Amino acid sequence: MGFVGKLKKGLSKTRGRLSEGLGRVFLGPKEIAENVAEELEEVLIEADIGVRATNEILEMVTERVSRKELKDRESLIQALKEKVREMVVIPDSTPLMESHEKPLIVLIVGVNGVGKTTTIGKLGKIFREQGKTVLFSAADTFRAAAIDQLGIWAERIGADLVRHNPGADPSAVAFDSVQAALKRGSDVVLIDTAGRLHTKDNLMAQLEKMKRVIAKVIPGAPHRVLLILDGTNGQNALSQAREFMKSTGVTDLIITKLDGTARGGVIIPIIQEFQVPIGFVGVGEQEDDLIPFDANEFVELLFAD
Ligand SMILES: Nc1nc2c(ncn2[C@@H]2O[C@H](COP(=O)(O)OP(=O)(O)O)[C@@H](O)[C@H]2O)c(=O)[nH]1
Ligand SMILES: [Mg+2]
Repeated sequence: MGFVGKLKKGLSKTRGRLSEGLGRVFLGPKEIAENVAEELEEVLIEADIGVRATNEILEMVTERVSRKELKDRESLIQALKEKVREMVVIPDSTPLMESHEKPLIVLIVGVNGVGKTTTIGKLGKIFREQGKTVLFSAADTFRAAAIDQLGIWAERIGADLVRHNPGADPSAVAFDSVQAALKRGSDVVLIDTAGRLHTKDNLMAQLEKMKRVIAKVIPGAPHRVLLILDGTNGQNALSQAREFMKSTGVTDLIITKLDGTARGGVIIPIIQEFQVPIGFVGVGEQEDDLIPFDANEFVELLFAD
């Protein structure tokens, strides 16, 4: 299955919820009612589009209905697509795969269980397929299992692994990893991190320290900070993102587990609020289930019949 097919499948629950809701709005008369915005509100909120983005969409709908520009289902869907496209397309961002630093140092952050380690495995595979050498850095030293999990991915996709013992200082692991990459001439370093500490502030402080230590080896690194968000968390993904955005200098977002959720609409407020591009979305647990995110395709598939 190609990327579009996979994205379509991944979005099927989200699309289902949205189109069921839109179906309700259009149950009655063929023509759009004056109060269509009211009915739409519930549908958009249910699809996890969030209050702010929903209000923006409703404003547009109300205005265009009053100007008699939206007469039927077709024209309304068209207008929704246009508006959402405007909200999710971010100009001028360099895709992760096209960044040319060598070694490219990438820090992966996010709370526990969102799919960081799995996404590193999948991303590593994509870089390998481009003929690049990849080094995984097991800087989530919180649990031995986390280190082993990354080790299994490293073997599977043919990446190097730098690891310390469980409980080691994550910054020391990151430091060693970047130095090893320089020595070996690796193309890409993907650094796994813990998503849980005693407090949120501790976690953020630890990530900041890692960044400082990495920059001592390579000024300007890490070049990218990927925040992983779990799509099934809906609006909670937004509040998680706010925390990480405050202190870690996130450059790219990855939304995982779109396959298991009807809450994929959350992509809209996430991009709208943070103006950070979504590089990839996760649509399953297998190694090929990470696909590049294309905002235009997303909009088409979200509203497809
Ligand atoms: N269905 C689905 N499951 C995923 C996806 N990404 C990760 N997972 C699963 O989510 C769980 C947690 O993933 P993990 O990488 O260990 O999360 P971490 O704690 O952030 O490192 C694992 O069972 C993964 O297989 C995805 O895109 N779709
Ligand atoms: Mg992990």
